[in-house]
Amino acid sequence: MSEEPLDTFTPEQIEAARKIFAGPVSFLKSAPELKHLPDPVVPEVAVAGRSNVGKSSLLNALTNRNGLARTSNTPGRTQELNFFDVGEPLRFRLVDMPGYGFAKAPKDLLRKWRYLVNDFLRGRQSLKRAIVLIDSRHGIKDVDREILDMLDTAAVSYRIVLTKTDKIKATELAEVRAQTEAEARKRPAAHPDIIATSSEKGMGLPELRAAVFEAVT
Ligand SMILES: Nc1nc2c(ncn2[C@@H]2O[C@H](COP(=O)(O)OP(=O)(O)OP(=O)(O)O)[C@@H](O)[C@H]2O)c(=O)[nH]1
Ligand SMILES: [Mg+2]
Repeated sequence: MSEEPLDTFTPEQIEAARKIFAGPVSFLKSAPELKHLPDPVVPEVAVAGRSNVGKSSLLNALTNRNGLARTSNTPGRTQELNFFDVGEPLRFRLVDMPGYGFAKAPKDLLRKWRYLVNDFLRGRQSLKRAIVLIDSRHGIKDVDREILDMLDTAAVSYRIVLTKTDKIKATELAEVRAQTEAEARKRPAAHPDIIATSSEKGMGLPELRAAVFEAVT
Protein backbone atom coordinates (compact mmCIF):
# COMPACT_ATOMS: atom_id res chain seq x y z
CA MET A 1 0.00 0.00 0.00
CA SER A 2 1.35 3.39 -0.96
CA GLU A 3 1.78 6.00 1.77
CA GLU A 4 2.22 8.68 -0.88
CA PRO A 5 -0.91 10.71 -1.58
CA LEU A 6 -2.00 10.77 -5.22
CA ASP A 7 -2.68 14.46 -5.19
CA THR A 8 -0.48 16.98 -3.52
CA PHE A 9 -1.26 20.63 -3.72
CA THR A 10 1.26 23.13 -5.06
CA PRO A 11 2.49 25.90 -2.72
CA GLU A 12 0.51 28.31 -4.93
CA GLN A 13 -2.73 26.39 -4.40
CA ILE A 14 -2.12 26.19 -0.64
CA GLU A 15 -1.44 29.93 -0.50
CA ALA A 16 -4.45 30.91 -2.62
CA ALA A 17 -6.69 28.78 -0.39
CA ARG A 18 -5.13 30.20 2.79
CA LYS A 19 -5.83 33.72 1.56
CA ILE A 20 -9.46 33.15 0.70
CA PHE A 21 -10.15 31.46 4.06
CA ALA A 22 -8.31 34.25 5.92
CA GLY A 23 -10.52 36.86 4.23
CA PRO A 24 -14.16 37.71 4.91
CA VAL A 25 -16.35 34.81 6.05
CA SER A 26 -19.80 35.39 7.47
CA PHE A 27 -22.83 33.46 8.58
CA LEU A 28 -25.57 33.80 5.99
CA LYS A 29 -28.54 31.81 7.26
CA SER A 30 -29.86 28.72 8.88
CA ALA A 31 -32.27 26.53 6.92
CA PRO A 32 -34.39 24.19 9.08
CA GLU A 33 -36.22 23.00 5.97
CA LEU A 34 -35.42 22.81 2.27
CA LYS A 35 -37.83 25.63 1.44
CA HIS A 36 -35.58 27.98 3.43
CA LEU A 37 -32.48 27.36 1.33
CA PRO A 38 -30.69 30.42 -0.04
CA ASP A 39 -30.75 30.90 -3.81
CA PRO A 40 -28.04 28.72 -5.36
CA VAL A 41 -26.01 31.64 -6.72
CA VAL A 42 -22.47 30.37 -6.00
CA PRO A 43 -20.75 26.98 -5.69
CA GLU A 44 -21.20 25.24 -2.34
CA VAL A 45 -19.25 22.70 -0.30
CA ALA A 46 -21.12 20.86 2.46
CA VAL A 47 -19.59 19.32 5.56
CA ALA A 48 -21.39 16.12 6.59
CA GLY A 49 -20.77 13.36 9.11
CA ARG A 50 -21.96 11.70 12.28
CA SER A 51 -23.11 13.77 15.13
CA ASN A 52 -20.18 14.95 17.26
CA VAL A 53 -17.56 14.02 14.62
CA GLY A 54 -16.34 17.64 14.56
CA LYS A 55 -18.07 19.31 11.57
CA SER A 56 -18.69 22.67 13.20
CA SER A 57 -15.26 22.67 14.86
CA LEU A 58 -13.61 21.99 11.52
CA LEU A 59 -15.45 24.90 9.88
CA ASN A 60 -14.26 27.17 12.66
CA ALA A 61 -10.70 25.88 12.33
CA LEU A 62 -10.69 26.22 8.53
CA THR A 63 -11.79 29.83 8.78
CA ASN A 64 -9.76 30.57 11.93
CA ARG A 65 -12.91 31.88 13.59
CA ASN A 66 -13.93 30.38 16.89
CA GLY A 67 -17.65 30.56 17.35
CA LEU A 68 -18.56 31.03 13.68
CA ALA A 69 -20.24 27.63 13.70
CA ARG A 70 -21.67 26.48 17.03
CA THR A 71 -19.97 23.48 18.57
CA SER A 72 -20.86 21.35 21.56
CA ASN A 73 -20.06 18.25 23.52
CA THR A 74 -23.70 17.27 23.25
CA PRO A 75 -24.41 15.36 20.04
CA GLY A 76 -27.09 16.98 17.89
CA ARG A 77 -25.88 20.55 18.35
CA THR A 78 -26.41 21.48 14.71
CA GLN A 79 -29.97 20.80 13.62
CA GLU A 80 -30.31 22.93 10.50
CA LEU A 81 -28.30 23.55 7.36
CA ASN A 82 -26.10 26.54 8.19
CA PHE A 83 -24.73 28.57 5.29
CA PHE A 84 -21.53 30.63 5.44
CA ASP A 85 -20.48 33.12 2.78
CA VAL A 86 -16.80 33.10 1.87
CA GLY A 87 -15.11 36.01 0.08
CA GLU A 88 -16.10 39.57 -0.68
CA PRO A 89 -17.27 39.62 -3.39
CA LEU A 90 -18.85 36.28 -2.57
CA ARG A 91 -16.83 33.34 -3.98
CA PHE A 92 -18.44 30.26 -2.49
CA ARG A 93 -20.47 28.95 0.43
CA LEU A 94 -19.72 26.45 3.15
CA VAL A 95 -22.61 24.45 4.57
CA ASP A 96 -22.51 23.03 8.10
CA MET A 97 -24.90 20.08 8.22
CA PRO A 98 -26.75 18.37 11.05
CA GLY A 99 -25.07 15.13 12.11
CA TYR A 100 -26.50 11.68 11.51
CA GLY A 101 -26.39 8.65 13.78
CA PHE A 102 -27.50 10.51 16.87
CA ALA A 103 -29.21 7.67 18.75
CA LYS A 104 -30.88 9.70 21.49
CA ALA A 105 -32.94 11.89 19.17
CA PRO A 106 -36.68 11.24 18.91
CA LYS A 107 -37.66 9.15 15.88
CA ASP A 108 -39.58 11.85 14.02
CA LEU A 109 -36.71 14.31 14.47
CA LEU A 110 -34.33 11.68 13.07
CA ARG A 111 -36.56 11.24 10.05
CA LYS A 112 -36.73 14.99 9.50
CA TRP A 113 -32.92 15.31 9.63
CA ARG A 114 -32.44 12.41 7.30
CA TYR A 115 -34.75 13.92 4.67
CA LEU A 116 -33.15 17.34 5.03
CA VAL A 117 -29.59 16.01 4.71
CA ASN A 118 -30.30 13.46 1.97
CA ASP A 119 -32.46 15.75 -0.14
CA PHE A 120 -29.97 18.58 0.12
CA LEU A 121 -27.01 16.39 -0.79
CA ARG A 122 -28.85 14.72 -3.65
CA GLY A 123 -30.73 17.62 -5.13
CA ARG A 124 -28.67 20.78 -4.76
CA GLN A 125 -27.49 22.06 -8.16
CA SER A 126 -24.87 24.39 -6.69
CA LEU A 127 -23.31 21.72 -4.45
CA LYS A 128 -19.86 21.03 -5.87
CA ARG A 129 -18.62 18.62 -3.24
CA ALA A 130 -19.44 17.03 0.07
CA ILE A 131 -16.78 16.64 2.72
CA VAL A 132 -17.65 13.56 4.77
CA LEU A 133 -15.99 13.53 8.17
CA ILE A 134 -14.95 10.30 9.87
CA ASP A 135 -13.71 10.15 13.46
CA SER A 136 -10.12 8.89 13.28
CA ARG A 137 -10.63 6.94 16.51
CA HIS A 138 -13.35 4.82 14.94
CA GLY A 139 -12.83 4.72 11.17
CA ILE A 140 -15.74 4.20 8.75
CA LYS A 141 -18.77 2.60 10.45
CA ASP A 142 -22.00 1.27 8.95
CA VAL A 143 -23.84 4.47 9.83
CA ASP A 144 -21.23 6.32 7.70
CA ARG A 145 -21.55 3.78 4.89
CA GLU A 146 -25.22 4.68 4.55
CA ILE A 147 -24.39 8.24 3.60
CA LEU A 148 -21.40 7.20 1.46
CA ASP A 149 -23.64 4.75 -0.43
CA MET A 150 -26.22 7.46 -0.94
CA LEU A 151 -23.59 9.86 -2.33
CA ASP A 152 -22.18 7.15 -4.61
CA THR A 153 -25.66 6.31 -5.91
CA ALA A 154 -26.52 9.96 -6.49
CA ALA A 155 -23.04 10.57 -8.03
CA VAL A 156 -22.32 13.47 -5.68
CA SER A 157 -18.56 13.94 -5.58
CA TYR A 158 -17.17 13.76 -2.05
CA ARG A 159 -13.96 13.67 -0.07
CA ILE A 160 -13.46 11.67 3.10
CA VAL A 161 -11.69 13.54 5.89
CA LEU A 162 -10.51 12.06 9.20
CA THR A 163 -11.07 14.23 12.30
CA LYS A 164 -9.65 14.48 15.83
CA THR A 165 -6.28 12.97 14.90
CA ASP A 166 -4.78 14.62 17.99
CA LYS A 167 -6.64 11.99 20.02
CA ILE A 168 -4.79 8.96 18.59
CA LYS A 169 -1.20 7.76 18.24
CA ALA A 170 0.72 8.08 14.96
CA THR A 171 0.70 4.30 14.49
CA GLU A 172 -3.07 4.18 14.95
CA LEU A 173 -3.49 7.04 12.51
CA ALA A 174 -1.39 5.27 9.88
CA GLU A 175 -3.62 2.21 10.23
CA VAL A 176 -6.98 3.99 10.08
CA ARG A 177 -5.70 6.12 7.23
CA ALA A 178 -4.74 3.09 5.15
CA GLN A 179 -8.07 1.37 5.85
CA THR A 180 -10.08 4.47 5.05
CA GLU A 181 -8.13 5.14 1.88
CA ALA A 182 -8.61 1.54 0.74
CA GLU A 183 -12.37 1.96 1.14
CA ALA A 184 -12.39 5.39 -0.54
CA ARG A 185 -10.66 3.92 -3.58
CA LYS A 186 -13.45 1.41 -4.04
CA ARG A 187 -16.16 4.06 -3.98
CA PRO A 188 -17.07 5.64 -7.32
CA ALA A 189 -17.90 9.18 -6.16
CA ALA A 190 -15.16 9.41 -3.51
CA HIS A 191 -11.91 11.23 -4.03
CA PRO A 192 -9.22 8.52 -3.77
CA ASP A 193 -7.19 10.48 -1.21
CA ILE A 194 -8.26 11.26 2.28
CA ILE A 195 -7.09 14.15 4.44
CA ALA A 196 -6.31 13.63 8.13
CA THR A 197 -7.13 16.65 10.28
CA SER A 198 -7.15 18.00 13.79
CA SER A 199 -9.16 21.14 14.42
CA GLU A 200 -7.44 21.34 17.78
CA LYS A 201 -3.86 21.15 16.50
CA GLY A 202 -4.31 22.45 12.96
CA MET A 203 -3.13 19.29 11.22
CA GLY A 204 -4.29 18.91 7.60
CA LEU A 205 -6.06 22.27 7.50
CA PRO A 206 -3.96 23.89 4.71
CA GLU A 207 -4.58 20.83 2.51
CA LEU A 208 -8.30 20.75 3.28
CA ARG A 209 -8.60 24.47 2.47
CA ALA A 210 -6.89 23.77 -0.86
CA ALA A 211 -9.21 20.81 -1.52
CA VAL A 212 -12.29 22.93 -0.82
CA PHE A 213 -11.02 25.83 -2.92
CA GLU A 214 -10.19 23.47 -5.77
CA ALA A 215 -13.75 22.09 -5.70
CA VAL A 216 -15.30 25.53 -6.14
CA THR A 217 -12.95 27.04 -8.73
N1 LIG B 1 -9.52 16.82 20.57
C1 LIG B 1 -10.31 17.28 19.60
N2 LIG B 1 -11.61 17.51 19.83
C2 LIG B 1 -12.38 17.95 18.82
C3 LIG B 1 -11.85 18.16 17.51
N3 LIG B 1 -12.86 18.57 16.72
C4 LIG B 1 -13.97 18.62 17.48
N4 LIG B 1 -13.69 18.24 18.75
C5 LIG B 1 -14.66 18.18 19.88
O1 LIG B 1 -15.73 17.31 19.54
C6 LIG B 1 -16.98 17.78 20.03
C7 LIG B 1 -18.00 17.89 18.89
O2 LIG B 1 -17.57 18.87 17.98
P1 LIG B 1 -18.60 19.61 16.99
O3 LIG B 1 -17.75 20.41 16.07
O4 LIG B 1 -19.66 20.31 17.75
O5 LIG B 1 -19.23 18.34 16.24
P2 LIG B 1 -20.37 18.31 15.11
O6 LIG B 1 -19.97 17.27 14.15
O7 LIG B 1 -20.60 19.68 14.56
O8 LIG B 1 -21.63 17.80 15.96
P3 LIG B 1 -23.22 17.98 15.63
O9 LIG B 1 -23.47 19.42 15.31
O10 LIG B 1 -23.86 17.52 16.90
O11 LIG B 1 -23.53 17.06 14.50
C8 LIG B 1 -16.67 19.12 20.71
O12 LIG B 1 -16.56 18.90 22.10
C9 LIG B 1 -15.35 19.53 20.10
O13 LIG B 1 -14.57 20.34 20.95
C10 LIG B 1 -10.45 17.91 17.29
O14 LIG B 1 -9.87 18.06 16.20
N5 LIG B 1 -9.74 17.47 18.38
MG1 LIG C 1 -22.30 20.83 14.44
